[in-house]
This record gives sequence, C-alpha cells and structure tokens, in this order.
Amino acid sequence: LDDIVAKKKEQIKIQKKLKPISELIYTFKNESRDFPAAINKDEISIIAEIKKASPSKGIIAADFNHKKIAESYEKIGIDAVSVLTERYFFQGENEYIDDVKNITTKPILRKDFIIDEYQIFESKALKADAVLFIVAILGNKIKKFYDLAKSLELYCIVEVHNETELNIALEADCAIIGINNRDLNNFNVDIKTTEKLISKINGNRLVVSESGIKTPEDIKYLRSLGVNAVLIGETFMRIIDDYNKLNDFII
Ligand code: IGP
Repeated sequence: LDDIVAKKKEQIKIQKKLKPISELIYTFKNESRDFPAAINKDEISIIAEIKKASPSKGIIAADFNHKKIAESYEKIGIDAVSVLTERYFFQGENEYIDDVKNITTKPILRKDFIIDEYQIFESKALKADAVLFIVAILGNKIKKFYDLAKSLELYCIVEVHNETELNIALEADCAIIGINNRDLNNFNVDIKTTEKLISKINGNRLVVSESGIKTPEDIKYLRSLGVNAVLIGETFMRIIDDYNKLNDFII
C-alpha cells in the first residue's frame, strides 16, 4: 500500500500542473447516476469490477477489453460497475470510465487510491458516479474528503478492513461502508472479515462486501449476513466469456 501511495503522489503532482482544478471544473456535468439506489434493493446487489491486473495476481485477464467486459456485464444484468483506473499496479486507465458509461446504464464507481482532494475533482471530470475512500490511507481525513465529494454530487464507498478503521468511518457518518475482505498490506483474503465487522455497523447504512468472492454460495452466505451488495472482480474476469457461469452469480 505504501508503494502505491508513493507512486500516486508523484502522478498527482504532474497532473495538477497539466490540469489544475480550475480547468477540471469546466468539464463537470451533472449527470450522476444514483449509486446508493442501485445497491439498495430487496435482493443482494452486484457491483461488477473491470480489472486487468492486480499487485497480488499480476495480469488477470490476458485478452482484456474493457468495452467487451462492460457489454457482458450489461447483458447479465449487474447493478453497478466498478472501474479500476489505477495505472501502475492494476493497469487501469482514466478513460475507461467514459467508455464504460457509454455502454452500461448503471452507475459507475471509480476504483482508485484517492489520497488528495484533487482526485475528487478529477473523478467528477471523468464522469464517475461514485468514488472509493480507503480509511487505511485517509484516516481522519475521511470526513473532509467525504464532504467535498458530496458537494460535487459524487457518492462514496468508505472502505474498511478492521474495527479501528470501521469506527473512523462510523464517526464520519458515512452512508455506504465497504468491508474489504482483503488486507491491503499483505493481500491476505478472508471473507469472514465481513461477518466480523458487519455486526458493529449501526444506523441506516448500506454495506458492501469486497474482494475474494468466488462462488454463488459466497454470495448467499453474505446475503444471510445482511450485506446489501458484493463487489466482484477477479472471479468475473476469469469467466467473462462464459454467460452460463456468469449468470449463476445473478441470484
Ligand atoms: C475486487 P476481487 O478479489 O473480487 O478481485 O476484489 C475488489 O474488491 C478489489 O479490487 C478492491 C480494490 C480496493 C482494488 C477492493 N478495494 C482498493 C483497488 C483498490
């Protein structure tokens, strides 16, 4: 995680010079798709991720084509799309958001490592509907970032991995909590992380279980815990050409 954050810092420095916030805001359009509504249904919702590579697995999808993946997702009827835009570790691109938004009717989550307020403006300019804030990176800055995103009509998933991080998210009064089953410092995945943390989430919040979801049974298990949505990346990337297999996950 430290490596990713360091690389991000470098990139943002350059981006800020290339495109200052004052320029970005001219491109803002108010066309936000309602992300919370998409994951607030009677049934469990599915957020399907577009992810070419990851630091733990290397290249996941050899013949990766973000548009084709978006088409497959649209066809099977997922509820929202998560688009990785981080370049150096996940091989994402900012431009994928607009491409995917033109294919799907669903809201789009920009999946990246947000460490600077600049990136919130950038996400809006890229037409994301929602962004991810990782408490392990932002700590108590969450509240400030959250308020800025809200003012730009961007929805936020606030990601936690343990109880300390969860308490920070709850104190900031975040409406959508993402429980990452993966520890970003050692990449260990344990889907039971969701079970451990969900009982501590109070109030009227939406809960997303993220990472390591491999089977329709995993989804049923998470549904039984009261999770509102699951975020699935790698598993879908590996079966993206097989509609029957993909369809098994739509429960
Ligand atoms: C998806 P998986 O195991 O289904 O591919 O995981 C998603 O949860 C994961 O990509 C993720 C992520 C993140 C990526 C969760 N939080 C933060 C980058 C940054």
